Parts: sequence; C-alpha cells; structure tokens
Amino acid sequence: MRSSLQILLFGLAAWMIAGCNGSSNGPTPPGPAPFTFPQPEVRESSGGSLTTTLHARIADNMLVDQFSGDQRLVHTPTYEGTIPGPTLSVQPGDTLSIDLVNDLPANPTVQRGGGFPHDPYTTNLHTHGLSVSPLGISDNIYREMRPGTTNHIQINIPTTHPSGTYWYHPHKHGAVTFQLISGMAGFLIVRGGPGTLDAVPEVAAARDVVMGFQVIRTATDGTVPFVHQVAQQFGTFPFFTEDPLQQGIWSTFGLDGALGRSYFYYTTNGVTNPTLQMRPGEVQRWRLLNASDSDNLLVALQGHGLHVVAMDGITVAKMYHLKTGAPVVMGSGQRYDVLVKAGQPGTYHLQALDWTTNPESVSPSPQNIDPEQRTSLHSFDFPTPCVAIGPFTCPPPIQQLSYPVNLATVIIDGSPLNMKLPADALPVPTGLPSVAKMLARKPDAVRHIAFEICANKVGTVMENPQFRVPSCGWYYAKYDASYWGGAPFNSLMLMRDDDDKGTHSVPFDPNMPLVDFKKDGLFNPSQPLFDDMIVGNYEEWTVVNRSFSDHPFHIHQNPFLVTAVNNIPLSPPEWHDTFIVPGSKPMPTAPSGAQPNINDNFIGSITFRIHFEPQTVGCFVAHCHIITHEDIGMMQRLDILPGPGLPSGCAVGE
Ligand SMILES: [Cu+2]
Repeated sequence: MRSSLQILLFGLAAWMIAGCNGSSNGPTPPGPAPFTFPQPEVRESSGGSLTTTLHARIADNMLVDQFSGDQRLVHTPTYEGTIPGPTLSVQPGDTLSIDLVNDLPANPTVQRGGGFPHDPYTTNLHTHGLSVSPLGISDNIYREMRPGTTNHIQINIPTTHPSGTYWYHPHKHGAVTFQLISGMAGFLIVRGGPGTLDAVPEVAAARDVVMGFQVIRTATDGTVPFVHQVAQQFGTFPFFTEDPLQQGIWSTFGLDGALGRSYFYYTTNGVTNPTLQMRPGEVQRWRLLNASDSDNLLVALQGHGLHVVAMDGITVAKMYHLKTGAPVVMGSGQRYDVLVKAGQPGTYHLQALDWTTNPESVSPSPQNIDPEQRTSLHSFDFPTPCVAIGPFTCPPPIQQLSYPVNLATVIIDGSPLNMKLPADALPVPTGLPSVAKMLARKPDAVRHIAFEICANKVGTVMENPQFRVPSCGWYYAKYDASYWGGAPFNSLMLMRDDDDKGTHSVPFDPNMPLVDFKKDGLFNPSQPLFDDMIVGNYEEWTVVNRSFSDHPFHIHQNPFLVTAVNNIPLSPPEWHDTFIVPGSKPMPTAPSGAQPNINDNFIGSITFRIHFEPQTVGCFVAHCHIITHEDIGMMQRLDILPGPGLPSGCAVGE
C-alpha cells in the first residue's frame, strides 16, 4: 500500500522534498534539493477498477538532442499529449477500463498495404506482460482503432495475477514502429498485496521510481516520417543511394534534406538525462523499462551495483547482486526492477553502455552465462545521426552516435540514511506454476521456432555465403509482389516453425534447397502457427536465431521460464515475457565439403518452458520485439484452444 501511495505522490514529485518517504519518522533532516525526477502522471485504481480515457493525438513536446544539446520541438503521435503516456496503476482482481479516443489524422490515401507497414494512424492497445484474455475488447491486438473513433477496452485482471512492472503500447500491425518511436508507451503497474514483493518492508520503504527509456527519432523538422513508399529493401541500407528502389523502407529518415541525418532523443520519462537525487545510504526501487522500438540497452550506474528483484514484472526467487558498474542487458520491451543503495556523496551517471566495447559481460541474463561479445547495441535499422559509408562522408557538423549515453544523472547528497536491502530470498510470485513444477512436468509438446533474415541484395553482407539461409529461396518465391502491396521486396524478416522441414530439390539448387515448407514464415493474421496448443498444457520451446544480430523474443499473454541460453543451462531458470535470442557467431571456416550457409555457424538460441493459463484462451502473437522487424512480418499468430480440436474463439479483424 505504501508503494502505491508513493507512486501517487511521485506524480506530484515537483512538490516533494527528499526524506518524506516512508523510511523516516519525525522532522525531516536537512537533505539535498527536492526530489524533482520526472515521473509520468499516475492514474490509480480504487474500489476494484480503473476507468480512464487515453487520447491518441499528435502533440508538441520539447526534447533535448542527445548530441548537440539543443532543445528542439518534436511533433509526434502520443498518448494524452505526453511522452511517455500516463502510468496506469492497478491491483490483481481489478477491471481496467479504457476509452481509447483516436484523434490522430486520417491515414494516407495512397500507400502500400499487405504485409508492408501501412495505416500509420490506425492504432490499438496491448498490455505487455499481462496474463489476461486476448479476445473481444480485452488485450486484443487484432483490433483496428481508426482515426476519429472511440474504442472501449475492458481488461479483467485475474485475482492471482503477479504484481510487478508492465507496460502498454500500440500493437496495430504495420504501424507499431511509427507509433512507438513517436513516444506512444506508458507504464502499467500491478500493485501487490501482503506476501508480495511490494510488501517486503525494505522494498515498501524504498522510494518507487519509474524509469521508461524511449528512443524518439525524428526528421530534422521534428516529425516522424513514415516508411518509404517504393523502397524494396529492409532497414535503411543502403540509404545513401539515389535509386529509391534500392533504399530501405525506413530510409525516409535520411531523405529530409541532409543525407543520412535524423535526430535521436534518448529519453528517460520523456526527458534527456534528467537528474535524480538520493541521500547516502538511501535505497530506491527503480522500475526500468526499455520502451525503445529497436535498441538493446546495457543499463549501468557508475559506482554502484544494481540489485535485481524482478524481471519482466515477475519477482525473482533470489535477488541478483550485480558487480559495481555492471549492466542489466535490456532488450526492447524488457523490464528490470532493481534496488539501488546510494553510496558516497557525488555525481554518478546512469548510462547505456557500448555493447561491443563494454568490458563487462553482456549476457542477456544477470547470471552472466554468455560472456561472448555480442553484435548489436543499436539495431542499425535507422541511420545514426551521421554515418560515413564508402564514398559518402558526414556533412558538418559531424554528429557521430557514441556511447555511453547518459540516461540519468544521480546526485548523492545530504545527510545519510541507513536503509537496508531485503534478504536475498524474495516472495514467490502468485498466479504461476512453481519453477519445480514447470521443470518436472513432461512437456505436452516440444517445439522449435526460428528467427531468420533473408536478403539477396548485391553489395550487402547478405550476399556473403555465410549469411545464406537455406529456406530463403522458397520464401522469395512464396512472398511475391502482391504480398508487399504491389511491389517486390527483396529482404525478408522471418519467424517460422523450424520443425516444418522440407527436402532438397532435385537437381540440387543451393538457392532453393528446401521446397516443401507448409507454413508461412511471415505474419499471417488468419493462420495460427500451430493447431494443438491446448489450455493448461506445458510445453518446451527452443527459439533459434539464424542471423548475426540479436532478436528479442516476446510472447503475449503467458510468460515463459527460460532454462537455457545457447544451450547453456540457466540456474536458476528465469521468468520473462521478452528475452534476447543471441545472434549466431561466425565459424572461421565451414566444414569441408559443405555448401557454406548460416547453418555452418554457431546458432544462437534460447530454450524455455511455458504453461498456458486458463484466462489466455484465444489468439494472440509471438514476435521479435525489434519493432522494425515485427512490422514487416517477424511475428506469428498463436492460438490457445479450450480443448483439442475446439475453436479458440478468435475473431480476427473485428
Ligand atoms: Cu528481430
């Protein structure tokens, strides 16, 4: 209860003075400056419900450019005019009722359709991480909320739902990137009662601070361009060519008059590098959210070790104590709740570290199980402020994207507090099978899923034999011009059933070696990937990554228990709803005699157990949480059936 009160109070943070949180009694000792760290407006449930209205509308916000330090006005789609939107705070058993008013402009009349990003101003709302119904007017990402409409959403949160840090954002296929990079996202906090993390005295005493990291990208005029209408490449490469057909769909960011130029705003609660005050010895609870569209963030606090108490909303069995300065690795969409105990007075930066040169492990887990160097801090789906490629040089002034990026500045000052961290053993989360049961149950099904990238573009790395994916030729044949809205597209981002094996063609053709795939490799809203996922079942999935960059795997409605990364067991396993599937690692040489392709490398993977909760019957999706990938099809529909052969109750396109 205290933490929920604190959340409410922190919405009024500008009025607060440090030291008035629950840890102290009596007169407030002299301390540092008032706690003015920006916090989104909080809308809190009472009496079993939260009823609110969210307006999706274009608004002006002033942001500070990361590189020049200049203030600039951005003009982007938002919830309620703010970046991020308001924090919604509920309890297990509550009804969350939202009227989503779409006040965005009309969609363009001329645009590509099909699997291509389209309808930028049609929206909907996904409650990321909540284990609730995906049907009807609940957490239904198949709804299309068009400009000029008011749409009622009602989500019944189970009485046993795990308390923790969740979030909401649009999930209308084809428009998610555009709306997320504009800033449309907000926290959704489930407050816990007795016996939960929130009631642990040391946690309840800690100031409760949300930190939502967003990467806002705009053209130089402050607007967010939508996708290129005729480009045939994925991503931005090669955005410097003058042939529009050879450009990437996101290359609109490089076409605003300054070659390869766009503005980046790394924001924390909508502010570039805000200042947070702590007193020496004070413990705060930070709810970290990576709400960027495509950036993996290595988040570390100078001079301090982070103490991880929850991952993707779910309380960990035993707190993780990270080394001083070590990062939590946050894929897009992930949350980490950490306790921070302030050290000596001074100024410290909370930073997004450089992925490739960070000397610490960059394991996707706090368990440090995968200390290999990884491939992608930034997805490179958008141009950096300026990149010199080949004969092209940066127009002055040169603004090279560089790390570390300061996400916040922490000033430790004032009279000391003597606040304690809790004991390492934390309360068991509610509403989920025990870890022991998850591991002991023989899986009802064992499945393999693959993330793959297909591109055959001359002049890109994808023409290198070691990047070739055997299935690509078949998929190029399947996904013809009509799928892409009337123009051919020569890069594919696939998520597919890896057990759907084909056979080599006769005579052997290295470009079309597997010819009898039966399933779609790109998102098809009318076709579930499997027809035998039954409610109450326990399953084991392995997700492999046949590409050299990371892809965060996200599944809606049911969290999963990660048991291994790259076949290395996690001990203990970790609950997540989003987890980075590491990229593959090149082998120096392919096995002799083999046609070199990506399968001749070390393939990245994660393995997890999952249980289908009763409230999640229906249809939803699993996808890569690099949204630029999801929006062009790296996603699959999943149906949970109430029994074998029974309909899921899904009505797509209502
Ligand atoms: Cu991806």
